[in-house]
Amino acid sequence: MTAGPSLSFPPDFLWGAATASYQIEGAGAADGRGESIWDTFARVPGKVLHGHDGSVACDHYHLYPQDVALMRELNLSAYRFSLAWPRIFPDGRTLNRAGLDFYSRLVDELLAAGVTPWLTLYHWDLPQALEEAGGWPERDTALRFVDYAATVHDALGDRVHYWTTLNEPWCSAFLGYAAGVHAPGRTEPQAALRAAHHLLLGHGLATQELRRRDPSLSLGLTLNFTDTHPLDPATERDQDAARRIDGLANRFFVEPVTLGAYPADVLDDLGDLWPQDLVHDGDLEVIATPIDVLGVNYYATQTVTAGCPPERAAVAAAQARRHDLPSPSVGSEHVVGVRRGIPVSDMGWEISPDGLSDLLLRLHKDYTGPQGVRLVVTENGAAADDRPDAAGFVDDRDRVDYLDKHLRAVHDAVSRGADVDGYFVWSLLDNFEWAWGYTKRFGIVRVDYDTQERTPKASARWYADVAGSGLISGNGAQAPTT
Ligand code: PNW
Repeated sequence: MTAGPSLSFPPDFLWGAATASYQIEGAGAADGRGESIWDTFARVPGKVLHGHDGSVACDHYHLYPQDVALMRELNLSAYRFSLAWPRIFPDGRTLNRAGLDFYSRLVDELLAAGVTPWLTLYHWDLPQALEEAGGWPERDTALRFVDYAATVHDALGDRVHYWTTLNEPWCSAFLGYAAGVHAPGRTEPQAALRAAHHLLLGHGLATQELRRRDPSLSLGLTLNFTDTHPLDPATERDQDAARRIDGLANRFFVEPVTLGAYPADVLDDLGDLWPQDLVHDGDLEVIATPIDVLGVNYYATQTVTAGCPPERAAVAAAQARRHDLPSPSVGSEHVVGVRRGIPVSDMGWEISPDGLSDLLLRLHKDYTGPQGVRLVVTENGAAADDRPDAAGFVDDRDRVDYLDKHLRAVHDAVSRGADVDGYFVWSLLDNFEWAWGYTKRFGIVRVDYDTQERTPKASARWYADVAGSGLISGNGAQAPTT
């Protein structure tokens, strides 16, 4: 099933798995936790499939010792997790020490197991109280974020070396405030642009603050990237469609962080939608505060076309997003994603390992390499229609195949010069997949949501071998190469 020669990775390459607080912790009311925007959003009928929410999830808040033991069994050298801001500031302003203590226990447990903690401050669960004060479209939220970062550093700075400010600000801004398919579910294009800028500003300010406190920390942020292709590359309008989406989803975030400016063509596309009072003097310098690591989340390629005229009715019927719904692509609402008929995961996302090597090389060459910023794949993985056998075991060959091919793509990028220091599979556990609730399973470990029983799938065993040996084994036909 897996194909190709054996490949070996550098001895200090980080082998990890990733999760996020709201997706796994549960314990929604424990120890003074406040509400997040996802608690509120999940209660709105129709927003999350089957009305699912994160109030119980994988109950990781209570089961973390067993989850850390599992990481150790799987030979993971690192674990990427996020903190729930509303556990720590339930009302957005007042410190709740009991909430912070949970993460201190978790970090101790990880260190005792020899697993390096890779901490993300914000993976989408904004305190509801801060949304009520205006949320990310308000500049003040960026300042609250810095206070939060400093408080977490006070508690964990002695034990955590790797700090990520934000996970995927594109999702927070454009799925949350423009498309309305993520919390807080607003559909206001200009608010989404304000949110994007304030997320980046919060990232820059927090990076400055953490750097000032301890210059030895490894600091960065994680962005989601999709390798974007025009449906019909022979037409100028599809080429323009691809440029627009690459601009808004990819370059709009990576360029201010690494080059200190928003891409001019995207500002052009936005025209009057771009609020003239949004960017204050000095903001872009703050946003471009040097980082050590750019986290790369990669799942799929996407194919786009401009509009859906009648001659493309067949394509339109298969398109991923109905274009009469609010679009995340502010200023480029006429651009729609389409499927080309190549294999997709259970999310309907086009599987394309080559897109990952192309992306890593592009980031290295255009953005991170010249500044000595390291790359780490902070998420990669696939949802699959996992069915346990009578003994409860999931033989998820499709996921093994996906991971094998994407790790080969990472290896390829490294051998061609990209500085990639690690790889985190998404996800350690089946978990709450946002608007899809518990219907999509990304875990290498199965979670039975009735019993909370964890069962490693075939992919977990495969990944444990890779993480333990630093080697992807071949199909036996070829000799190992490096
Ligand atoms: C990422 N999109 O989310 C997140 O970081 C994870 O929390 C999540 O579980 C994982 O990928 C799988 O979905 C994304 O619509 C959600 O383009 C949606 C999109 C991209 C990333």
